[in-house]
Amino acid sequence: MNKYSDNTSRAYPIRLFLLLLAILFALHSKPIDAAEIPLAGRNVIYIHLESFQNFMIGQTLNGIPITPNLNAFTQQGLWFSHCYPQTAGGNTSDAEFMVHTSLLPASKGAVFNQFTSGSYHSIGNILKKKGYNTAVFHGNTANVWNRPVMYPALGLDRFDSAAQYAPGLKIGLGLADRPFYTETAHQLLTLKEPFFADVLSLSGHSPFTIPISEDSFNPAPYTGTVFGDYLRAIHYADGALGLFIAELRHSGLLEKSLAVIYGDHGGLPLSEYERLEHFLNNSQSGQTKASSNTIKPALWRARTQVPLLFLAHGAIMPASVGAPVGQVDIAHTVAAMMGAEMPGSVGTNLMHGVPPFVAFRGGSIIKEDLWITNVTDSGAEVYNLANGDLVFSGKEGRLLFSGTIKRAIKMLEASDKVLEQHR
Ligand code: GP9
Ligand code: MN
Repeated sequence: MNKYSDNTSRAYPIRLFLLLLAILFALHSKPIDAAEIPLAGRNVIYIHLESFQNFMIGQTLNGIPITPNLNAFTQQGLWFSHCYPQTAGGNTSDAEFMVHTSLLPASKGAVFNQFTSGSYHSIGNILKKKGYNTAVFHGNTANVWNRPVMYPALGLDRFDSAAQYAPGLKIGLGLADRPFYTETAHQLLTLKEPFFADVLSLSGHSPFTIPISEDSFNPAPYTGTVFGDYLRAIHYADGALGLFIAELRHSGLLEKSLAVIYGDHGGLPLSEYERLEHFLNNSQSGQTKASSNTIKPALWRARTQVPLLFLAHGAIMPASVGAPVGQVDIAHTVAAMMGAEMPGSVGTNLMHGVPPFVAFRGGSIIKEDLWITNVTDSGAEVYNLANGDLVFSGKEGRLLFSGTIKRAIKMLEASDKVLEQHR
């Protein structure tokens, strides 16, 4: 049998199972019923990392780590090292929508502009039923992405945008991450506990213009390029994140909370493909020559992975999971961690295992180390995500993965059905 077909058995994520046991044992000296909830009653803090791709994590440039803080945090929590952004026409807002509802984005445009009526079975609404207060913090003008209209449907009661923050350094679209996080850390202390807070950073967003006075990270040999500027923006965003987590730790909030750190989508434009590959080749193998400039779509897809990390001091043991997961799995998992169901979700509870595949709005799918794309009724292209090579195509590709393709279409349809109830 072909190693890649739909009939292969999915490796059971045994580490996750062991982790769950570790969590249960860490909290109770004797075994407890798995229905008991390890994190119930904790505050939940989402930290949304703008345009933050995974490929820089653990990497250095000129001997300096690009993401020293995130590098350390990945060792302190439950780290999903292959999380794919599933955003579509709504960019940031699609990521927000998924991490609140475990539903997929709309087939056209942003959910936030079209499906705003009623009340979603969102993490905010679910936690409110448990007595939580809910709030969102973002250093941009309020009306971007129709947030003031959509947030009530997601059960998010308070929304502090740029107007509520003291004027401070502006980077790119809005308030720079450092002053933003500093003031947000203070505001969190004013919330009545337990709370659900959604903290949306901004400085990772293009045009990646970080003043040298704010961060002296030297991106040579990429100085003056979009790629170099992006590394600087991420270095700055990581530094600001480090200070925020330190403040939460210092104030005592961190140890009473579950922090969920995730990236929303990629930040680099495709025009930076060659520099990205050059950077990865140099850093990983010590080669100095530029890589081929032939764009391999599957490699680009793999490079757009975003961070996903669950931090809960004393309740979640450090572990890492390398199987592919998606943003659509986040809300469902958080609900389960807090002892709640998420009705209508098309995500997976990552505490029980990884999803069988990650589906994207455009119809492509990631299954293990493969990307199934350009799917038609009679054909499909299947690429190896590790080297970008085409491994199956045409009828063969379609037939080998017909079961997965069918299930992915069903998942998209199920999600669309819920959206329609909110038009
Ligand atoms: C806007 C910010 C960026 O407030 O969230 O949005 P994006 O351009 O990434 O969708
Ligand atoms: Mn964004």
